[in-house]
Amino acid sequence: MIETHPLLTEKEISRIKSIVDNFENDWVERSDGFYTLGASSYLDAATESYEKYQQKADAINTKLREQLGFLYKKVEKDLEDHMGQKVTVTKKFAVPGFHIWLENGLPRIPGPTYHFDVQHLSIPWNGKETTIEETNRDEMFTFTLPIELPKAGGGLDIWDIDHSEIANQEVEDLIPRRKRYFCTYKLGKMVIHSGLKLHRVAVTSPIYEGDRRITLQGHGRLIDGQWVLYW
Ligand SMILES: O=C(O)CCC(=O)C(=O)O
Ligand SMILES: [Fe+2]
Repeated sequence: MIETHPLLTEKEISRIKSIVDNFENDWVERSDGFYTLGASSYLDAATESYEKYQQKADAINTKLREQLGFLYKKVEKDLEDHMGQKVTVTKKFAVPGFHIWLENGLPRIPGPTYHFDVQHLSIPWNGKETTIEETNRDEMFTFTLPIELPKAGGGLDIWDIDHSEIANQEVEDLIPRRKRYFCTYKLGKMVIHSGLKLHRVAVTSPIYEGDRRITLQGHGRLIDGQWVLYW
């Protein structure tokens, strides 16, 4: 299920936005008008290599921790209350980072960008990679914290299709037969979900001049009895 929690004040949101803007030289363009700040396992490890991801994380983690320590603390505390267990930002993998869409990169038409969050498969936890069969779904989650949204708003499309179903069925066959939900994002409100229901960034419509969509994004993984936050 999806949960949302209010987490940030307007003042904190403005502060985070200006920090993200000050990091502009470190934004990495992933497609036209779509950037990331921070290393990301689903992009850097899953599509390049774990070594590349680790190098990128090592190059940016310290700077992000220095500037955004207050944000990570708030996120840890909120998720700790939510999970009822200790939650800490990773010391090893990439720290939570940002998705940044500028006006020209905002999704305009519903495309095949739907996915499950299975980036944890690309990371050698405790020195060895896990397979999907070894993954315990109670030991993972995804969180997203909207920092800036287009004027028309933003959110997530989620289908009632679970990752466990695609072992013997095509996602494309299931989509027309299953319900789709829309999760509305609110500024400063954290969205938490399993990552294992099919989802995608919802289209923005209409798009206004100067619109941007910025979200803090990360995942939780329970390792040796402690939740670790990473991206
Ligand atoms: O809205 C976002 O920035 C990310 C959406 C997503 O794929 C996720 O939350 O896993
Ligand atoms: Fe996702």
